[in-house]
Amino acid sequence: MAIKLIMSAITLAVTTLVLSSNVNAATLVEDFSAPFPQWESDWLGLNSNIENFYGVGSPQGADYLWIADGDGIVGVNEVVEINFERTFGLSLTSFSIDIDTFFDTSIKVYDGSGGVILDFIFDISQGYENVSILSANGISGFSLFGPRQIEGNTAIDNVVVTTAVIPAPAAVWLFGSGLLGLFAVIRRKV
Ligand SMILES: [Ca+2]
Ligand SMILES: [Ca+2]
Repeated sequence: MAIKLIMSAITLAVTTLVLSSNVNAATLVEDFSAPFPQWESDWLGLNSNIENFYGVGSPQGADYLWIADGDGIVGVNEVVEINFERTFGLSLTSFSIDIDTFFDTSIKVYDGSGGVILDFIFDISQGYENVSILSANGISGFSLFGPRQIEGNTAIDNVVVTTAVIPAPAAVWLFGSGLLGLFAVIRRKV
Protein backbone atom coordinates (compact mmCIF):
# COMPACT_ATOMS: atom_id res chain seq x y z
CA MET A 1 0.00 0.00 0.00
CA ALA A 2 2.78 2.39 1.01
CA ILE A 3 4.70 1.59 -2.17
CA LYS A 4 1.60 2.19 -4.25
CA LEU A 5 1.10 5.61 -2.63
CA ILE A 6 4.75 6.51 -3.09
CA MET A 7 4.59 5.44 -6.72
CA SER A 8 1.54 7.60 -7.31
CA ALA A 9 3.24 10.53 -5.58
CA ILE A 10 6.32 10.06 -7.78
CA THR A 11 4.04 9.95 -10.81
CA LEU A 12 2.44 13.20 -9.63
CA ALA A 13 5.82 14.85 -9.16
CA VAL A 14 7.10 13.73 -12.54
CA THR A 15 3.85 14.70 -14.24
CA THR A 16 4.07 18.13 -12.60
CA LEU A 17 7.61 18.55 -13.90
CA VAL A 18 6.70 17.44 -17.40
CA LEU A 19 3.62 19.67 -17.50
CA SER A 20 5.51 22.69 -16.17
CA SER A 21 8.38 22.28 -18.62
CA ASN A 22 5.87 21.91 -21.44
CA VAL A 23 4.21 25.23 -20.70
CA ASN A 24 5.83 27.33 -23.39
CA ALA A 25 4.76 29.64 -26.16
CA ALA A 26 1.73 31.35 -24.66
CA THR A 27 0.00 33.75 -27.04
CA LEU A 28 -1.42 36.95 -25.56
CA VAL A 29 -3.93 39.07 -27.48
CA GLU A 30 -5.22 42.57 -26.68
CA ASP A 31 -8.04 43.56 -29.03
CA PHE A 32 -9.63 46.19 -26.74
CA SER A 33 -12.99 44.44 -27.05
CA ALA A 34 -13.71 44.58 -23.30
CA PRO A 35 -15.47 47.72 -22.00
CA PHE A 36 -12.92 50.48 -21.29
CA PRO A 37 -10.85 50.81 -19.19
CA GLN A 38 -10.58 47.06 -18.53
CA TRP A 39 -7.62 46.69 -20.92
CA GLU A 40 -5.52 48.63 -18.39
CA SER A 41 -5.61 45.64 -16.02
CA ASP A 42 -4.97 43.08 -18.76
CA TRP A 43 -1.49 41.94 -19.87
CA LEU A 44 -0.70 44.86 -22.20
CA GLY A 45 -1.74 47.54 -19.75
CA LEU A 46 0.10 45.84 -16.89
CA ASN A 47 3.34 45.19 -18.79
CA SER A 48 3.85 48.43 -20.72
CA ASN A 49 3.56 52.20 -20.39
CA ILE A 50 0.84 52.35 -23.05
CA GLU A 51 -1.96 54.68 -21.97
CA ASN A 52 -5.28 55.85 -23.33
CA PHE A 53 -4.87 59.29 -24.98
CA TYR A 54 -8.06 60.29 -23.15
CA GLY A 55 -6.46 59.53 -19.78
CA VAL A 56 -5.81 56.69 -17.37
CA GLY A 57 -9.08 55.06 -16.33
CA SER A 58 -10.95 56.74 -19.14
CA PRO A 59 -14.01 54.89 -20.43
CA GLN A 60 -13.44 56.52 -23.82
CA GLY A 61 -12.53 53.97 -26.44
CA ALA A 62 -14.26 51.50 -28.68
CA ASP A 63 -12.59 48.24 -29.72
CA TYR A 64 -9.28 50.01 -30.39
CA LEU A 65 -7.04 52.45 -28.50
CA TRP A 66 -5.89 56.00 -29.17
CA ILE A 67 -2.35 55.41 -28.05
CA ALA A 68 -0.29 57.58 -25.70
CA ASP A 69 2.95 56.87 -23.88
CA GLY A 70 2.05 58.54 -20.61
CA ASP A 71 5.13 60.77 -20.40
CA GLY A 72 3.07 63.94 -20.04
CA ILE A 73 4.40 65.33 -23.33
CA VAL A 74 2.09 65.68 -26.32
CA GLY A 75 2.83 67.56 -29.50
CA VAL A 76 4.67 67.84 -32.79
CA ASN A 77 8.05 66.06 -32.86
CA GLU A 78 7.12 64.09 -29.73
CA VAL A 79 8.32 60.52 -30.23
CA VAL A 80 5.92 58.05 -28.67
CA GLU A 81 8.06 55.58 -26.77
CA ILE A 82 6.50 52.35 -25.55
CA ASN A 83 8.53 50.01 -23.35
CA PHE A 84 7.55 46.61 -22.09
CA GLU A 85 8.28 45.76 -18.47
CA ARG A 86 11.86 44.40 -18.61
CA THR A 87 11.35 40.76 -17.60
CA PHE A 88 8.16 40.50 -19.64
CA GLY A 89 9.84 42.00 -22.71
CA LEU A 90 12.74 39.58 -22.53
CA SER A 91 10.29 36.65 -22.49
CA LEU A 92 8.74 37.67 -25.83
CA THR A 93 9.47 35.78 -29.04
CA SER A 94 7.09 37.69 -31.32
CA PHE A 95 5.23 40.99 -31.52
CA SER A 96 2.39 42.07 -33.79
CA ILE A 97 0.27 45.23 -33.89
CA ASP A 98 -2.29 46.92 -36.13
CA ILE A 99 -1.91 50.70 -36.46
CA ASP A 100 -4.01 53.35 -38.21
CA THR A 101 -2.48 56.79 -38.65
CA PHE A 102 -3.65 60.20 -39.92
CA PHE A 103 -0.32 61.06 -41.56
CA ASP A 104 2.93 59.35 -42.49
CA THR A 105 4.03 57.75 -39.26
CA SER A 106 6.82 55.25 -38.83
CA ILE A 107 7.42 52.56 -36.25
CA LYS A 108 10.63 51.11 -34.93
CA VAL A 109 10.51 47.89 -32.91
CA TYR A 110 13.40 47.04 -30.59
CA ASP A 111 14.71 43.67 -29.47
CA GLY A 112 15.77 42.84 -25.93
CA SER A 113 19.12 44.59 -26.43
CA GLY A 114 17.55 47.74 -27.83
CA GLY A 115 18.53 46.96 -31.42
CA VAL A 116 16.09 48.01 -34.17
CA ILE A 117 14.57 44.84 -35.66
CA LEU A 118 11.73 46.45 -37.61
CA ASP A 119 11.46 49.86 -39.27
CA PHE A 120 8.26 50.57 -41.19
CA ILE A 121 6.38 53.60 -42.53
CA PHE A 122 2.59 53.38 -42.41
CA ASP A 123 0.59 54.45 -45.45
CA ILE A 124 -2.23 56.82 -44.43
CA SER A 125 -4.39 55.61 -47.31
CA GLN A 126 -4.37 52.04 -46.05
CA GLY A 127 -6.38 52.25 -42.83
CA TYR A 128 -5.10 49.71 -40.34
CA GLU A 129 -1.81 48.13 -41.32
CA ASN A 130 -0.19 45.24 -39.50
CA VAL A 131 3.44 44.92 -38.60
CA SER A 132 4.82 41.80 -36.97
CA ILE A 133 8.28 40.57 -36.07
CA LEU A 134 9.98 37.59 -34.46
CA SER A 135 12.83 37.97 -32.00
CA ALA A 136 15.27 35.50 -30.49
CA ASN A 137 16.18 37.80 -27.59
CA GLY A 138 12.98 39.49 -26.53
CA ILE A 139 11.13 42.67 -27.51
CA SER A 140 11.89 45.70 -25.36
CA GLY A 141 9.34 47.99 -26.98
CA PHE A 142 8.57 50.22 -29.95
CA SER A 143 8.57 53.88 -30.93
CA LEU A 144 6.36 55.93 -33.26
CA PHE A 145 7.75 58.88 -35.24
CA GLY A 146 5.93 61.39 -37.42
CA PRO A 147 5.88 64.93 -38.77
CA ARG A 148 2.81 65.87 -36.74
CA GLN A 149 1.29 65.06 -33.34
CA ILE A 150 1.07 61.28 -33.07
CA GLU A 151 -0.81 61.01 -29.79
CA GLY A 152 -4.47 61.64 -30.48
CA ASN A 153 -3.98 60.88 -34.17
CA THR A 154 -2.94 57.23 -33.98
CA ALA A 155 -5.08 54.18 -33.18
CA ILE A 156 -3.77 50.72 -32.31
CA ASP A 157 -5.54 47.37 -32.23
CA ASN A 158 -4.86 43.62 -32.08
CA VAL A 159 -1.62 43.68 -30.16
CA VAL A 160 -0.38 40.09 -30.09
CA VAL A 161 2.73 38.66 -28.48
CA THR A 162 4.05 35.18 -27.83
CA THR A 163 6.02 34.44 -24.71
CA ALA A 164 8.76 31.83 -24.45
CA VAL A 165 9.06 29.19 -21.74
CA ILE A 166 7.32 29.53 -18.43
CA PRO A 167 9.53 31.64 -16.09
CA ALA A 168 11.97 29.38 -14.24
CA PRO A 169 10.79 30.26 -10.71
CA ALA A 170 7.26 29.09 -11.53
CA ALA A 171 8.52 25.80 -13.01
CA VAL A 172 10.75 25.22 -9.99
CA TRP A 173 7.89 26.03 -7.66
CA LEU A 174 5.59 23.56 -9.41
CA PHE A 175 8.23 20.83 -9.30
CA GLY A 176 8.98 21.66 -5.67
CA SER A 177 5.32 21.37 -4.72
CA GLY A 178 5.25 17.96 -6.41
CA LEU A 179 8.25 16.88 -4.37
CA LEU A 180 6.70 18.21 -1.17
CA GLY A 181 3.63 16.13 -1.93
CA LEU A 182 5.88 13.10 -2.35
CA PHE A 183 7.63 13.68 0.98
CA ALA A 184 4.33 14.27 2.74
CA VAL A 185 3.02 10.94 1.50
CA ILE A 186 6.23 9.14 2.52
CA ARG A 187 6.17 10.67 6.01
CA ARG A 188 2.55 9.73 6.51
CA LYS A 189 3.20 6.13 5.61
CA VAL A 190 6.42 5.65 7.67
CA1 LIG B 1 -10.32 45.66 -31.62
CA1 LIG C 1 3.84 61.44 -25.07
